[in-house]
Order: sequence, then structure tokens, then C-alpha cells
Amino acid sequence: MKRLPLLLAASFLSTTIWGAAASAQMEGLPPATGAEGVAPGKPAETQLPNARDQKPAVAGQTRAPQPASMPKIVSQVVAKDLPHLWAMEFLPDGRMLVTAKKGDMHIISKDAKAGAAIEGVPEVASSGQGGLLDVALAPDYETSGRIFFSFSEDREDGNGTSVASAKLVPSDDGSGKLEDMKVIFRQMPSYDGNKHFGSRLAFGGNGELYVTVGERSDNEPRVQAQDLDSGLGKVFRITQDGKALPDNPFVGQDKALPEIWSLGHRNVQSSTVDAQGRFWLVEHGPRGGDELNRPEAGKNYGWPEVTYGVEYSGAAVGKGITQMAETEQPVYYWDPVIAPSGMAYYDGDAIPEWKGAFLVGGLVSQGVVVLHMDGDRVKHEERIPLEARIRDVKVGPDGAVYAVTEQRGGGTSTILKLTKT
Ligand SMILES: [Ca+2]
Ligand SMILES: [Ca+2]
Repeated sequence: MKRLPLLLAASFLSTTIWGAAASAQMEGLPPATGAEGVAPGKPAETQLPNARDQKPAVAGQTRAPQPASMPKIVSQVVAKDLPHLWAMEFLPDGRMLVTAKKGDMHIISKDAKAGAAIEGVPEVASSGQGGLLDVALAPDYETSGRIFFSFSEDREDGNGTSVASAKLVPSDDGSGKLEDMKVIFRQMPSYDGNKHFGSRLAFGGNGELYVTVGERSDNEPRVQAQDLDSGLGKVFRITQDGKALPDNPFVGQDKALPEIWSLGHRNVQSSTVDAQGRFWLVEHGPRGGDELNRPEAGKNYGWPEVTYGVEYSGAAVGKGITQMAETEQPVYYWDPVIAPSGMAYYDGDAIPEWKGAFLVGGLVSQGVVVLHMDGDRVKHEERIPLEARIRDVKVGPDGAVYAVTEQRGGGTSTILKLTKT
């Protein structure tokens, strides 16, 4: 049986999740308390913005101060030398289910070994930013065994993000297979490109599935983020069979896709729900302009007509407009970008300072961004530097935070465990 080379490199694996921990040395960084060299009460971001003349629409919409007191956080390597991962979820028994960008899915055992690739995963288009992307467990996974996953799919007329559902049947040897696999939803139209596929999957409080995608990046497709007859640059809200919810905002409207929940999004690789079951996301902006949003039914989040930040060339995006009455302001934005991927709502007890905060992975900021909320506004932004691109973030059943790293251009991934000292 094929096994991935995988080294166990931590002795601090919680026995509640991982069973008896093997003895091995700890790897990680010295404890971190917020952004390096930045005093509490000051914004973690110290670099100049790319768009120097842009101003936030409301106070506290960017560069929120760090909290007055921050926990000391240590990171330990839970598993390393994994293939290039994209997403991770905890199974109810404490094992991890991971997706690898090139198209494999694995279960990682409690002693940190990755099982052989799970059978039955469809072909994925893994060039550029494509691949096997997010995975989510059905709300009734414990009885149904069903999982949902997103991937970039080769099609006759290009490619696009698709969502599939299957029953995961683990096997005794640490692998497993997918049964009754079906593609339940396809983002349309297809496009011949390899950028901005999104995507994340999150279930709302009533079992509805929120699917985030991208607008395919290039100038020609990206303007479709504003078009209701296009699936580019949207959030979709669908049933577990891939159908539009009957109370979606554009159901019954001429030339509008009924699955659309909100529009005007760029490329969304971070989403989660809060304690009330409300859906939140963080989207990749242009150069400057990553955004935290709580998308509401039928609302327009602006891209590419209204945005913070500038083009990668330094030119204005469109007319350089940051506010317009018809579009929603982000709850919060970053310039320069963090490059968000992965998001979790912290409802654990192990790090009490983070209770009710959002945790966001940063590819460019190379760590976890902690957003402390005051109602629906960001009150404090804290950063946990990890010296690695963070692709996904999850809260474990032990209340620790788990971060999935990646290396640019492929390479391997590591899973880090963050705990309070
Ligand atoms: Ca996920
Ligand atoms: Ca926006």
C-alpha cells in the first residue's frame, strides 16, 4: 500500500485528539505575542498602503489596533512533508481529512500518518490556482457520512469551479473511498484560464450551503462579477442537492441565476459562520483591498467597480472609486494585503482571549490574523507570525488552532498547532 512519507515531529499532540502521543522533538517558533516589534494598542500593520490617497469610509475599517493584552502563542509541527494541501477538516473522531491541490484526499491518523489517497475523487484541473480545493463535512456527517468538496473542473468550453458531494467510507488501513459521488453544482460560465477559482464551502445555521468562487481574474471575465446572469464573482446559497434555496434573493427574476446570494466579489478563499450561524467571508482584493464582508441577501459588494487598493500595475482599478451608494462597504479591509485563505470562528475555551474572534490565514502576511469583534465591527486586529504561507485555519476539538502551510509553487505542506503558553 502506498504511504506518503510523513514524519511525526511533535510530542505535544493533545491526547484528547490524537491519543497517546509519540515522543519527538518540538519544532516551531518562539512564542509570539502580536506583530513583531509593534506595541499593543498600535495597528499590527506598519507598512505604507499601496493606495496612499484612499480613506476608509468609517473609523476602524482598516488598521484596527492590536488588543491591549495578547496571549503568548506557541506553534508546534503536528505533521509535515505532506503534499501541497489546500484544506483541512477534523472528522468527529479527531482525525483530519485533507485535500491536496493536485487532486488527492487523505485522512491523517491520530499518530500523524497520512493514509493512501482516498479512491473516487474526480479528476481536477490543477494548473495555476486550480485543483482540489475546499472540503466540508455535511452538518449530519455523523449519520450520513457525506462530505462536500470543491474543485476546478476541466470542461469542453474551458474550466470552472464545481462542487461535489459523496459519502466518505474510511477503510481500516487509514485510507478510504468516496461512494455515490455526484457533482451538485457548477459555476457557469466556464472560462479558459487558471486563476481565481475561489473557493470555500460553509454551511449556515439551517444547513444551507454557501459556495464562494472567483471572477477568473482577467479583464474580460472579471466584470461579470456585476452580472446576475453570470456565476463569476458571486456567493451562491444552495441546498445539499445543489439547488437554489427558494428564499434566495434573485429567485424568479428574469436573467438572474437563482443560486446567487450576493454579487461583486473578487476571489474568495476564506469563509465561515459565526455563533449565530451567519455567513462571513474574507476575499482577496487587488494590490491592497482584501475585505472582510458579511454578505447579505442580494447585496452588491462592488468588485470591480468599487474597491480599495490598486491594480498589480499600480494603476487605479476602474475609476478608482472606493465608495458608492449602491454597493456595500467592507466591514474591514487591508492595504497592503494579507492574501486571505482559510477562516475559522473561534468558539473554544483553550485561548479565552480569542473567544468570538475570526481567525484568518494569511498567504502573504505569513501567519494567522485574529479579528476581535465588537458586534459586527472589527475592534482589534492581532497577528500571529508563523513564517509560512497559511492556506487553511481550523479550530480543533481541543480548542487549539491548527494552521495548514504551503510553499509557493508547489512543495510540501505542514500542519501547525497553535496553543497558548
Ligand atoms: Ca473547509
Ligand atoms: Ca468590495
